[in-house]
Amino acid sequence: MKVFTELPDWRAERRAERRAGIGLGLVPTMGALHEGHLSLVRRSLDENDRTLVSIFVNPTQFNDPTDLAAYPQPLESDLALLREAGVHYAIVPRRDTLYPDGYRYRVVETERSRAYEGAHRPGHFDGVLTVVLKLLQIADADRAYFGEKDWQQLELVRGLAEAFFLPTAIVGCPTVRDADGLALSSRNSRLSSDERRRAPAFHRALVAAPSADLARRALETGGFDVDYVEDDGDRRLAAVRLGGVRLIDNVPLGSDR
Ligand code: PAJ
Repeated sequence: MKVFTELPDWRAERRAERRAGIGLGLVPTMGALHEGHLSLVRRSLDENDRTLVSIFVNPTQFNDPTDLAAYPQPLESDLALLREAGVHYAIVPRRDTLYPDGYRYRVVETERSRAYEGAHRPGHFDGVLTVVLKLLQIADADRAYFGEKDWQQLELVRGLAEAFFLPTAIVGCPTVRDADGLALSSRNSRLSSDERRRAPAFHRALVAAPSADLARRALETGGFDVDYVEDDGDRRLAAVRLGGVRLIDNVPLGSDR
């Protein structure tokens, strides 16, 4: 696996491969990789000649500086996992490399980014959409892979690709869960053992409750601080806090629930 930190080096590599007709899949991540990330990686390896994984803890999408400071960054073990999976390329850019403009230029979505996660994390999706646009431009990939775990993010990235006529196809991948239903997340490692034991009740309530209101009540009774539980079309979206850790999840509504 080749690891790039400098953009011109990566671009030269990609230019040569594109000329040779070699296809590329991109998996953007913030590192602290787990099976959820690796499911995207495997899908990309299946569907493309080469796979590029980006690892960048994007500061502009963290509205809470404590959350950013606490974000795990086990770079060496991440790279080892990617190597083991058979990934061809990793790109690990520095902050000033991705933001030469100091974030003066940004992508703003004015409607759907303001609900749910956006309502609780002001500016979060501006940061996400801006860095995703940068990564898509840099990667020059045929496909880019995103998890349904971050449902609203996936929808907004699809919208971004459409709005700006981006040539990369956006591919959504199912949420990977632990056996007890808890969606895998880099933040799960911050749960105490007692919190980890209680956490699966989050997913259970979303699946079992007949309405979003009843799900909220069940969660509050279970000791969660609820940021939101909302039904939107055929999806139920939710975020809760358990101790100091914020968890998000979503489930399909209707027959396949
Ligand atoms: P991160 O949280 O590292 O997630 C990277 C990708 O992995 C996202 O597309 C996310 O939806 C997916 N993912 C995370 N947990 C998953 C799970 N349990 N099952 C399936 N997929 C999962 O999301 C981000 O980083 C950032 O916002 C990013 C898109 C990289 C922009 O900075």
